[in-house]
Amino acid sequence: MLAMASVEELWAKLDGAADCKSLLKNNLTKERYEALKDKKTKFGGTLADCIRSGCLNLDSGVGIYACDPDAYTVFADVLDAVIKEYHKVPELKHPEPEMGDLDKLNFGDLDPSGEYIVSTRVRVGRSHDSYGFPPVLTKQERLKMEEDTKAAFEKFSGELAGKYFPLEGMSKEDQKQMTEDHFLFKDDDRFLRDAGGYNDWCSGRGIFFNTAKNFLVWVNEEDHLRLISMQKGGDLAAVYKRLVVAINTMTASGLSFAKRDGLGYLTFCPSNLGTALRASVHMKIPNLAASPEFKSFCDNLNIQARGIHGEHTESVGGVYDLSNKRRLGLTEYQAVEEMRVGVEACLAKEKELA
Ligand code: CIR
Repeated sequence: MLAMASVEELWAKLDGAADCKSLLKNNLTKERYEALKDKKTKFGGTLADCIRSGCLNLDSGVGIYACDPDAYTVFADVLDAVIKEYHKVPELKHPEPEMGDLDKLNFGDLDPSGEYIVSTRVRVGRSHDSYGFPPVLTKQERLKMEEDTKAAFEKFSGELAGKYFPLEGMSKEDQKQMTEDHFLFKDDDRFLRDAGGYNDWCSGRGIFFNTAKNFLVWVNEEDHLRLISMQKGGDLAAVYKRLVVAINTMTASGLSFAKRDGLGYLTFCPSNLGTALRASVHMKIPNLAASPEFKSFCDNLNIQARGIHGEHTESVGGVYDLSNKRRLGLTEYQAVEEMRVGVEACLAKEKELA
């Protein structure tokens, strides 16, 4: 079975795939493969654990995952090269985290009229630095990690206070409600599956959300933690502040998140590391979207435009998901500011074209 394939078998498959265009294919040279194939991380992770998904799915865009935080050191030879190409940075430099002064933010509500911005969301990924990523985690470790995380949720107070719902044993009613709320996550991504992302599904996975349902945390979906703050309308300041308070609360409760000089916060997929922050709005821009300059307009602002049902989907009714494209090499505050400036420019252009 190829899921258990040896590193030699995986490499042979990749090496023989002349049409493969993934970043793994571009960057795992024979020399690098030879140098790395017998190495192990301190969590016991191997090169095979990192490249399995990309070798079994030759249509991958990235094709490599980190088997654990230590992979970013042990397999830096190939991961650094992938990171530079994905994030389009010539060198791996990343500032210290900087969320900005929450009392002096440069932004408030990006659309007080309420006519254009349907909703606003900011999320970050975080990894516990004492646990591996899915390929090396045992069921017991994942359950222990879930316990550590739940203990930190107990510290949420005020508007962050809420409840944790483990996926395992979840009632049909809760499942239905969470599907309607779009909170539930599933085991339906073949890339993630082949990376080990669904090992021992669904134990150790779950969803925390607050009473107002404008803050939630995914536990062991793709990353150990995805913290998500969101609400209807364009009040970016409210959404961002809520998220920062939540991150600070979790850190203050004793959790330590995996970070590396030059790379920022570490995530399972190298595409998400750095600030690991994605700030987005769902915005009605039918006129801008129909104009031939739409793509270049967004590119120039470092804004990524997606359909509203996730990556690689089409837009519905002229509503687009606009987010910061850059995650590495800038601070969290700069990433949010970049998105804010881009969204304001898109909004002004939409009005101009209407
Ligand atoms: C690929 O390489 O296409 C998949 N492993 C997904 C890469 C994008 N990253 C992600 O969704 N976290």
